[in-house]
Amino acid sequence: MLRYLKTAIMLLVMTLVACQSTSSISPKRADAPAVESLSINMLDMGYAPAKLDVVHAGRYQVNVANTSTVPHDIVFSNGVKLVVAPNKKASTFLDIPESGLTFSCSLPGHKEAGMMGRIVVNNEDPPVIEDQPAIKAQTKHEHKSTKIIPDYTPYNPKAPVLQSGKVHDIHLIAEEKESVVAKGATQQLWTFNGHVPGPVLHVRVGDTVLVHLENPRTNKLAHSVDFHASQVAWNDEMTSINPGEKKLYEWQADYAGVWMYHCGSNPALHHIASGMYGMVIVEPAEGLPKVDHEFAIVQSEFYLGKAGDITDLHKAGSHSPDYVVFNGVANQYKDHPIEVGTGKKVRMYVLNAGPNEDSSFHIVGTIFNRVIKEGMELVPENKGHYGSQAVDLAPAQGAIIEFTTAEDGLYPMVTHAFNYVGKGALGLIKAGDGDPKN
Ligand SMILES: [Cu+2]
Repeated sequence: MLRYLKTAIMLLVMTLVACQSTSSISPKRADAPAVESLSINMLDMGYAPAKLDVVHAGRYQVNVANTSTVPHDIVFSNGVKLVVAPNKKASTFLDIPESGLTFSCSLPGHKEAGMMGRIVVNNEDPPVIEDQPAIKAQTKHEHKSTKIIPDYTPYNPKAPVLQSGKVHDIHLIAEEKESVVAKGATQQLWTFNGHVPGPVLHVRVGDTVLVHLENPRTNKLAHSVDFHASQVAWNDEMTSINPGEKKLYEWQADYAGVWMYHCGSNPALHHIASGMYGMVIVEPAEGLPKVDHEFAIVQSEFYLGKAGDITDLHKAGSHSPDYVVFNGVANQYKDHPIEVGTGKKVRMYVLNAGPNEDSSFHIVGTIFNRVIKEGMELVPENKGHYGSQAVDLAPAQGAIIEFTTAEDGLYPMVTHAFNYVGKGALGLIKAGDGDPKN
């Protein structure tokens, strides 16, 4: 009887809650104009995008997806609130005034950790004349905000094998394209060969590299390439080429290490922040000792423009990335862990492409027993048995690190600058079956 009563009360409460939530959302009238929509993703400790630009004040449908692993809410400055569980979505109508709105997460500490943002009304459109259909501007915006974001193909983290021979022809094609930078977010990127980061080159000291750079006619911008592993005059090999042009950049691999290459066309900040970078691994002439696994990891930042638009250069100039990522997509190795054998020797080539933020590269649960950073080496089995917990990499610095996983399980890969872990700088190394209890 008591159980029956409890169930009845629960049903009543659920009905009341359902009634309340529907009454707080004004139903769309049949004759009402189409409502434009906005999308916001909840990250582990942030929103993406954190700044939304709308063309005009008015009623919008806001779709919120919690892509993080923890519960969050979003409270707008006009009092509208949505609570969203991990991997769930919710939506509401929102009346955005001319002055815009701010929003944040009300869970303790979340706002302070960076979960806040704002909606800005731009009023960029020219005034609409009374008799003309107001449809045009709206349709354009609606098309942008309601587009379906495709899933992404994970970037293969395996380092390519050392290229055979002493002379290497490398083709780099500057490709301007919209790509996924996080679950639910795209950005107009500028790339080498269509991917961020560009291809990893793996050569030896003494090798010659012939880079055939091409800027297809269909591009809008001039591009160039600057190989940090080369010693050439900036105004010779690194000059920009216009759409429709090609050039040859020849260099010798004189020094070993993990090196950056990037587009240096003006403004270089914009071209790097938009994805034009990659890694060059130069091994010593005698090679590196054999290990069981080799991976190449590039850390970098994205500064989202308006939905899918080009990089926001103002944000890029003020240390406020929307995403900090490993190999071009936020959290991709959290969702697709990097698999290794337990007790096996793992070598990682790590590059911080920036363009702005430092990395403190760390793999939870491991100790690096070899680190070769910018020409300085921590040797395994050194006198005193020293080890390394995190490798500091300023923008454009690279390192070779080696470690072993002690047991089956998960080993998170992060930058220990933890303000960026919630923005996508999180991956998992999965040793064995990933379960320490088996
Ligand atoms: Cu460029």
